[in-house]
Amino acid sequence: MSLKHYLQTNQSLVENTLSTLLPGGQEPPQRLNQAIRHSLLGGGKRLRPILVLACADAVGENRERVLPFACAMECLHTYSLIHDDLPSMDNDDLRRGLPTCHKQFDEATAILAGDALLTFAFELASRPIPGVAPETVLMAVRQLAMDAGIFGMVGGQMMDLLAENRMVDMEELQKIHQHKTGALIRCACECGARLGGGTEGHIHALRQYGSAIGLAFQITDDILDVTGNTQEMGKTTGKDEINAKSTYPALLGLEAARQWAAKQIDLALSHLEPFSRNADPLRDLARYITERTH
Ligand code: GRG
Repeated sequence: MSLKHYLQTNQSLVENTLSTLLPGGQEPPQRLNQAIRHSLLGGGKRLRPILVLACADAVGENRERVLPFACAMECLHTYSLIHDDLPSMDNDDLRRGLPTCHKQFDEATAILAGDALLTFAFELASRPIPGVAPETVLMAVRQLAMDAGIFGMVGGQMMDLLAENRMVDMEELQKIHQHKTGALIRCACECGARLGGGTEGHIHALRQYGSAIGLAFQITDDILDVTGNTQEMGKTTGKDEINAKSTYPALLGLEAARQWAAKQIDLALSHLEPFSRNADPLRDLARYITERTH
């Protein structure tokens, strides 16, 4: 199956499942449910849930087991985007080609939609999974909490805010992004492998793979902020330069940033060496991370 077809099939699977799991837009409280559906179902690459599914595929034949956890990852990611777009943070008007949640609704509704998605994510992630020991589910839920919170994404977002208006060096930049963006991507890979029935060796290798593609993903995001256009990206580009943000292209230059990302992809692919052809979608996804145009 081509990567394009693989992505489309799995994007539809995740979107249809999310749509069924969530309360409908006509269910009370209607405004909250409509805001959630606006942000969650209105586009997005679905990279994190697809990584959960692909890692489960790589270690066994258990993708249906991990589908609720995969959907939980997308809920959590979408909450972070809604809150990141708020006037008190990035103050953005456009997300996934649509008005941001606070623009379409209002700030209070956007805060609540984000909060609701964060908590709904943990409800989904903690659902019992037939054939999986409750201790294993608990380990995955704990990992998600660690990677989403103080020790992961939220901590990284704080580091990023504190780094505004000053130049940071490569070491600090890498630390910010390993937390802010990398933690959830790494978590998707590790938990997909764990809940899919992988061995400790598989779980460790896929965590390392996730770490490397997470960094490559962020470097590419920084590059696309310079080279991409707002329409194709579905979000405002060029903001990093306006805000004088420390980014990989700002620190290294565009060409060296591209090479740095390519090195991370080589590293990611090396962690997949022990895996069979079942890991081919992960191999293709790694290459797609740096080749994507949005
Ligand atoms: C507000 C708690 C809190 C955290 C915010 C993830 C994040 C932390 C902010 C998002 C802002 C941003 C541009 C981060 C850099 C890379 C990134 C996560 C981009 C968005 O992810 P994609 O490209 O988006 O996977 P789609 O829309 O395709 O899901």
